[in-house]
Amino acid sequence: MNLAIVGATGLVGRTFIKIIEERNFPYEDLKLLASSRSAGKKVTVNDIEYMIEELNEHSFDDVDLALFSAGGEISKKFAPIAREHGATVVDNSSAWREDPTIGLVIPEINQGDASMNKIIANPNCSTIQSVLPLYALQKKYGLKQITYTTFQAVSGAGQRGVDDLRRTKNGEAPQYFPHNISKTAIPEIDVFLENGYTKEEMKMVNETRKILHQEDLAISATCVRVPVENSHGVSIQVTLEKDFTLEGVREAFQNQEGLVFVDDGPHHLYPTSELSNGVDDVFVGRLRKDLSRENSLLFYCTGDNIRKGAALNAVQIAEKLLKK
Ligand code: 2RA
Repeated sequence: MNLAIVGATGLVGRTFIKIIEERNFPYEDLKLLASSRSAGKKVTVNDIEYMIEELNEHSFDDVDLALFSAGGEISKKFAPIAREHGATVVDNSSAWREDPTIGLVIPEINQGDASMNKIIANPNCSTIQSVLPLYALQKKYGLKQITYTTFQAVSGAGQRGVDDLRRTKNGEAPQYFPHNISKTAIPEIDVFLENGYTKEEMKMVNETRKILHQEDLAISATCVRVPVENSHGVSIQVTLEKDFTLEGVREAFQNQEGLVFVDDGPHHLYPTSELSNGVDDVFVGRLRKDLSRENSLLFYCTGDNIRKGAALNAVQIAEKLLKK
């Protein structure tokens, strides 16, 4: 099995490499692809040194599996080329997520959708960590309505986001975010749309419905960038179809693969970005009844947006495909 990583020098690309090493992901040949800016650089993977190659139309001639994280434009152009050459593509960009012929996959939930086509889309980071606990509730109680408020780390914007936090902490002017991220939360992620929502907010709405196979689900989202280096937080209010007990919800979370339930307020134990940073599982807690609505509850979750929110989820999709 010949593997290619497209965007190998970016934040997610570097994490692909780390995760492949950690999990002993099987491959024979490995190709590391990036733009001309990075071509020629050397990177060591599993003790072997590789030279970064410039991505072009012939990059996929002998590739079986390609993990892409190089932005939507690159994916739109090169994922079909990879597929024509016989490769399966797992794509981390938003390029294919809304295409009805392409599966949008969280392996714990809908790995079956990965067999729709030879391109598989990896969901948005804040969506992945939110939908995992919601899936546990959907199975047991059914879902009626969701309100998301996100607290998204700067690494979600890639290396340029991390650099802007460091830069502004050092007293320099911001170069990427529209405000000084070291001093303020910014309720703007991705571009504004005509309906007043940002694209990030609509990603959460549309991707949640697609992954959970529930097109009628009522959802709204507010997405906020916060001065945290890595690991997103999401506050979730949800109305269920059926009546529930907090004990029953706790059990549903505890039984869900990929989740860790941590909820001991008096001892200051609950999900934090610090807790989930560098960890594969998503943390859930702050569970309580929504006192303002029937059959409704509130909880908070955190997840490493570069691992489960991006690279890890893509590698898990690939692992399950290989097993099959
Ligand atoms: C962000 N969710 O945090 C985006 C990245 N995919 O900016």
